[in-house]
Amino acid sequence: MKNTNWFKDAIIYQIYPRSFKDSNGDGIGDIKGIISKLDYLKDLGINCVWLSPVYESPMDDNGYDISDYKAIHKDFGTMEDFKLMLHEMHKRGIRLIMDLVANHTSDEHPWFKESRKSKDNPYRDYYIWKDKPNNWTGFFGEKAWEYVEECDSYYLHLFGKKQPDVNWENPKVRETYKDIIKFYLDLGVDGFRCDVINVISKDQRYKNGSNPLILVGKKYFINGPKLHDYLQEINKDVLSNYDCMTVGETVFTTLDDMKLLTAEDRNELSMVFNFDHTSVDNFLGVKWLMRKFSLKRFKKSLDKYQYGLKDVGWNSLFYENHDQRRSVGRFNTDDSKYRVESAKLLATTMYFLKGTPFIYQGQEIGMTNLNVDSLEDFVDLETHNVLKLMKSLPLSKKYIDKSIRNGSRDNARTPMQWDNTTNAGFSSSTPWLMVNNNYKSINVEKSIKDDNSILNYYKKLIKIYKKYSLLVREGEYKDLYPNSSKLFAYERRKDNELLLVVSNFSNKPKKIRLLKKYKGYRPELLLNNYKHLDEKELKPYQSILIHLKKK
Ligand code: TEU
Ligand code: CA
Repeated sequence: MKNTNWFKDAIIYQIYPRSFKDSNGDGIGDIKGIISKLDYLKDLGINCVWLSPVYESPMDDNGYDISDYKAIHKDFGTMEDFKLMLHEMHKRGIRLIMDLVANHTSDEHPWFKESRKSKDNPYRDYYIWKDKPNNWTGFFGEKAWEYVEECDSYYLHLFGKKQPDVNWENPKVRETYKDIIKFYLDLGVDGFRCDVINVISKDQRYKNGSNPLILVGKKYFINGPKLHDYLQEINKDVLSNYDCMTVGETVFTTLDDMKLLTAEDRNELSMVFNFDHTSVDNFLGVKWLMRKFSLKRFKKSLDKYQYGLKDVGWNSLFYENHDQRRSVGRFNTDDSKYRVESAKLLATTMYFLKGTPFIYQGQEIGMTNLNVDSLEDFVDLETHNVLKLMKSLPLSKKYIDKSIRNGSRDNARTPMQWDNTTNAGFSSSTPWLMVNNNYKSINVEKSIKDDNSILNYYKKLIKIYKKYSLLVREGEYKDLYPNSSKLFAYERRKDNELLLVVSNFSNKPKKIRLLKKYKGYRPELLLNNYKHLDEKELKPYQSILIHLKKK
């Protein structure tokens, strides 16, 4: 990347296009639908969009299985629609980052169709073939190798069967991805969210893994030996010529990895998504293995990177995306009685940390998880693969039911709730995935009219965020009560000014004493998710943001 820093002032909104807005009544969200909602996004105050895949694809994994990187899937529209969308975004001061899925393609990609034909096909080395598979399992809980009779060998797929991993060792593969990246940057795109980027390099020994759980073999494919070389190569040859940013989706990374990946002078990525804080309610980073939430653990996982990346690298700040369940109701919050307070508390607590905020579609109106009658109503491939796996294990029906309902990615993928008309105003016909049945009470139209809504709170929060951009960008972070199991309170301090966030992560009132500490300061209450503030006691899920300046 050019020496550019705009990503540090970006507020990024993720669009999952299938579920955002359908313009032509086929039940599937599309690019024209997105264009029709750009004024809504501008009004919200965001200044960058991350668009999940819209490329040509058989849609086995909703577009994360790409069969032509330079074409737009007809469900979403045409390349002309895409260019128009980009133009309309830029006109409104909104940048666009695309999803770059470079670890695998679809098995229907022409490279793979060739590759599987024979061992001497020119495209053979575009993928990873072995005569004998090792014991690895992949992210979706299946064996990571699939046999192909035609060429009597096995190909590697760390995700679905229809998502063969490409071979990054092959320089031709790297050239091809550089060309794809260049193609979109030349169209005017502002950067990329790089799908599972830290598994592109594999340990060439392909040793059997020994960890007994899901993801057997993971130490041989997470942060492989050439990861940093590949990222630097892409940077040097392509990204450095453009004013762009990248955010890498990195699974199972450590603080040290993150420093290497995001240090400015190493020219790899602008920032990465780290999943430590979304793993505090599970075991081993596997969301199906449910664990009771602990605020202390949550704070510890955020603190680690807030302190750890103080001088080097940069953080991303998020709760939700298209793979995570909804945040309201999670992290010890409540999605019924205190839904509004909870959603506001979550926003205030996360977005004044140091890093770039990401908001996932629907989060800004407090959309909730999908409540299905039967597990069969879920449509996601990961959900069904894992369900199958769980049924083969000695687990109770009750555990499986709860774990699948909790973990299914469909929770986040239900259509955006625009208004209280049929199909929540998402589409004029039956949507590809059912609408959450609470759309009459939770929708954008209603939120706009209600001064007290989560949406209007987000708008206010974003305005304040921009006003205090220097403090949010540079202020020194300090967790005031790392050991409290109810309170999350932190400072962002620079010179004689600071922002102070205090949040009560519980459904009971909580006594506080800390405001006394700031006697010599002039306080200004910037955000409060209740009408009043009692300086000695926070209400259930009350959260405040105060600006303090030395007198
Ligand atoms: O997700 C990568 C990833 O690690 C997920 O498999 C994650 O572990 C799981 O979905 C948690 O529920 C990325 C994309 O975000 C995801 O949508 C794709 O299915 C996957 O890569 C394959 O491209
Ligand atoms: Ca459509």
